[in-house]
Amino acid sequence: MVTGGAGFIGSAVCRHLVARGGYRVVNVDALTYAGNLASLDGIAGDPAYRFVRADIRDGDAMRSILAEEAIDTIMHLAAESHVDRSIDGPAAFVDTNVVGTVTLLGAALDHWRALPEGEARSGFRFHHISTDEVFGDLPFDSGVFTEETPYRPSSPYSASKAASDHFVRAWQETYGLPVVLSNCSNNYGPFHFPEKLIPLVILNALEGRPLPVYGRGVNVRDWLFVEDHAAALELVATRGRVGESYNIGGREERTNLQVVEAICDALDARMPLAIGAPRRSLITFVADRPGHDRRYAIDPAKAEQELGWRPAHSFESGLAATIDWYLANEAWWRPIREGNYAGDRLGAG
Ligand code: NAD
Ligand code: TDX
Repeated sequence: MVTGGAGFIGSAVCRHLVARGGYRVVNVDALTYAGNLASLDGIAGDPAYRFVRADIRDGDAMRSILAEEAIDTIMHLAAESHVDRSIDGPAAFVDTNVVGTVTLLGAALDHWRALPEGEARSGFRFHHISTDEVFGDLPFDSGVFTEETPYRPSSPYSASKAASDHFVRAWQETYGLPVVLSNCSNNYGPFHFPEKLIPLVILNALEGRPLPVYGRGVNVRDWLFVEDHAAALELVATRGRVGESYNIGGREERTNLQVVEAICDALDARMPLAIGAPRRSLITFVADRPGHDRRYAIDPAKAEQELGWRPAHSFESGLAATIDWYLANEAWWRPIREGNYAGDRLGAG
């Protein structure tokens, strides 16, 4: 079971697992504004894949799906994911990320307890997909997050993810549920909802619109191509040690301004603006995000050494692939920009 499989990373996980073969994937998603079935068109008819529209806050629905589908692994990605939205409306983040995760844990525990003793019980996994933002931030010039870094979340989003990580660990310590966790850095790539920095800037730059950069653009993020994250998640879910967490990241730190300038230059090289001005002239410094974390940097040594994981993309190759994907897939992003897409059409709002 992949929760949140109609979202950015969850859809990459579903596509990855179906392409790898040997798995039966059940995508469980409520289709909020961020869920889009068009991201799954490529696997929708595959016999190894099934979509069920359901909400992780609905414990009875989760119990039924877990039993009916004989689930042996839960990869839990469903969440409210956008930091700016969490600042404007924190309640939904507590509701989905904290209460939703605890509800899903309850259903998972009932399901796990009902499994026959032996391989089925010991092989079961609840994998919580989390973020490096639970660690707070780092100085500009030193330090990296390891699995031992204390939690110090800054935003309502990261506080809700930190809380859900703690609940997942508590379900193992208290009830013995076999859990594993991963904390990843900023993802980017195809099917990324255009409220997030990279897709927003690609599409605004394409259309000659202002490119909003918070503060002075000096904040640093550690970027990972989404398909490299999906590959890491398969390894964590299938080979990660019970009770352990794994930090996932690309060792690709960039300031936000560097990211935005790289997108401008890459688009100028492909198709100059009609007015002839370089796209960097569209950069607009706007009010900073409250509580804006300065720098994130992941040390992925444990995942590399224990799981043999290595990202296949550099930031440059991943960004080029992402820009090419947005240029080739206007049919995916145009309806979102115009507020009319699969999630909306299904009345998810
Ligand atoms: P996203 O916002 O693109 O997708 C979230 C998905 O969850 C959507 O399909 C949405 O419909 C679904 N969902 C939301 N509430 C639900 C509910 N109550 N029940 C069922 N489904 C629900 O998010 P994303 O960027 O793909 O992130 C996925 C996960 O990975 C999140 O848990 C996030 O915290 C984590 N994460 C994201 C990043 C990143 O850079 N995007 C990095 C590290 C970790
Ligand atoms: O318009 C913008 N201008 C800007 O300067 C936006 C949307 C963002 N920013 C900055 C804020 C951040 O420093 O760019 C950086 C990236 O912002 P987001 O794309 O909103 O991502 P971030 O806040 O870093 O969080 C993302 O990565 C970690 C995901 O949304 C989280 O779900 C994940 O856990």
